[in-house]
Amino acid sequence: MVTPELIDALKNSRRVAAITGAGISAESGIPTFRDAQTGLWAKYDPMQLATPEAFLENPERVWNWYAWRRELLAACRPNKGHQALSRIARHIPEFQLITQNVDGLHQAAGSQDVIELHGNIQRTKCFDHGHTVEQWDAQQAPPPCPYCGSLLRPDVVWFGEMLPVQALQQAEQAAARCEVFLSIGTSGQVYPAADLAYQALASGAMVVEINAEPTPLTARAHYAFTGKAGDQLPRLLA
Ligand code: BJW
Repeated sequence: MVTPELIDALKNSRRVAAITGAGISAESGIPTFRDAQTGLWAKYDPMQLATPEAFLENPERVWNWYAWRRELLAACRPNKGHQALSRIARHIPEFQLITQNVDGLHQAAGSQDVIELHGNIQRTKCFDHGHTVEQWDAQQAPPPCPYCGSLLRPDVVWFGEMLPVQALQQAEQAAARCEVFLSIGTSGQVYPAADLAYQALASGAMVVEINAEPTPLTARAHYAFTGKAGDQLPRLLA
């Protein structure tokens, strides 16, 4: 249960950081990765779709999978969880939102300065040089880069790839400096993103988790709320 002490701690904090994962977008209709029945990784092999090696082996398969996910996303809207986070940010002098999601739904809900640790599925870059390309010929899967001719790929972070350096640095700083750290809808299994909550703990922050199920962080968090982000997050605004 959200206690008055927690609400006061949030209200009186100058610096709050929050990390979100696929769980916050689940109520918008976007599948998570690791749900045993409906998660993407329950149906698809990440090693065949979300690694640079998979792209080199079969670029068409990988491109088409991400094109399908962009189509799914086109029908999805931000939910009560995204909206609550955007509202919470307005009450806190320094609020840093960090997301592992590639769906852009926080920005669609009005959140600003969102750190995207794993990129954004709507952006495209070329495999060889990282040229950013905003328009491409949808007939080809994948299309060539207009600058260098190498293949275009989604601008997301695959397994074995480095996270964007500046984004990770900013996220680490926010975790180390915050007074309250919120971990929302993430299984905490993917590094280095999963480390941020422990960095916040080590720096003395109060750590609050909101998740539909227990995670490795649950036992270490000061507060752990089991439930849907769209139900639990608005309660922090009481
Ligand atoms: C709800 C809910 C509701 C449901 N309300 N909650 C240290 C130790 C071991 C391994 C490594 C390590 N350091 C690095 C690694 C390797 C690897 C890694 O972490 N592997 C582990 C899986 C073992 N990491 C990397 O490769 C990273 N790169 C890197 O570290 O570079 C340096 C390096 C290179 C080479 C070697 C070593 C170091 C890159 C990671 C990239 C992750 N990419 C993906 C795909 C992005 C593109 C795409 O969308 O296709 O990112 S994988 C996928 O997992 C996606 C997510 O952002 C990420 C995290 O998943 P998330 O968000 O937590 O989702 P789920 O499904 O796991 O959990 C959902 C949660 O929500 C659940 O808990 C539910 O209960 C909950 N939930 N409904 C609230 N309504």
